[in-house]
Amino acid sequence: MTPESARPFIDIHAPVAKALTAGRPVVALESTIITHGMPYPDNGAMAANVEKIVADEGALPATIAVVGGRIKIGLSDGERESLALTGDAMKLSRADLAFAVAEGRTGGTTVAATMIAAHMAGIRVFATGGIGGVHKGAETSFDISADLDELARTPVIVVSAGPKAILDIEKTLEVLETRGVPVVAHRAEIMPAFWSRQSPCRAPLTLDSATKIAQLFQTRQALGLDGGMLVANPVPQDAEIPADEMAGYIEAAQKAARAQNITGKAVTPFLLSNILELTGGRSLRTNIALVENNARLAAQIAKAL
Ligand code: PSU
Ligand code: MN
Repeated sequence: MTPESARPFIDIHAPVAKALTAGRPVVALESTIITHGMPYPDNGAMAANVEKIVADEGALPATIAVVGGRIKIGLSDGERESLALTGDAMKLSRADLAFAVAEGRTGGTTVAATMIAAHMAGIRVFATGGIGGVHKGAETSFDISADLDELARTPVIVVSAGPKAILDIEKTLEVLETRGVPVVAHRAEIMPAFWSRQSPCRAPLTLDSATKIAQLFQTRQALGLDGGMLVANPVPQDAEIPADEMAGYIEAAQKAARAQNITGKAVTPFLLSNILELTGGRSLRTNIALVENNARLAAQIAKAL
């Protein structure tokens, strides 16, 4: 539960506040994808377009970020564009959210931090590209994203295109199962892998409509089961890069990361930008297409709730 004492640190953008009070559907959007996931100006254009897609579906978009120490639930067009231009924004997860607030810093919120802030504001649905998870080689690096723990504890539906394919998808699914997180593939029997429609793993659960996904969430809550839910929505066919083709790029990017001693928070942004270069920009176009696809489904789920 969000304590009353959190209120003074949160700014809810007026249209979002109005929609929440009226009980109209709202979709949260993350901002690490803006500050660390894509280069300028594609990041700003993507963020604006994703908001438009949510609005066109009949829901209200709320991009979440920390700006000058304020937790922002919904940004104005100007605020969103200036975040896209901020070169030194922090990457904020559960571990550093309070630091950014206490120190008056600006940062993009990861899936974990966006879930926390969305829940504080009473938003139940959130669209992203791909979640963080168990990194390849985690048995020695211990690199497991805080996104997984957050899914286990915070009651928000996260709509993704699956774990990013740079991760160990099998281990990521194992951790989610251990932590009691339902993983539901949308209209697919096979777990999607971000840029690709198929990973080597079967999807733990499958549902074929936004309404059924909303019902599952409501049933979980009615049963008193805590925590969130992960929806894995395969990238549209015409935008996908097949898994066997991605495998080569991912391996090359991982090799570069090892050679340059990239660790911790820097790993995911490094791999994403390296893969963007290796694919000559194609991975970025796929990334944008899958986020848009997820925003559409998230808006439909928010309406069904
Ligand atoms: N999806 C994207 N691009 C991104 C991310 C997701 O398409 O940049 C971000 C998300 O914010 C996710 C984070 O929470 O990467 C995971 O980082 P880490 O592996 O360090 O936990
Ligand atoms: Mn990590």
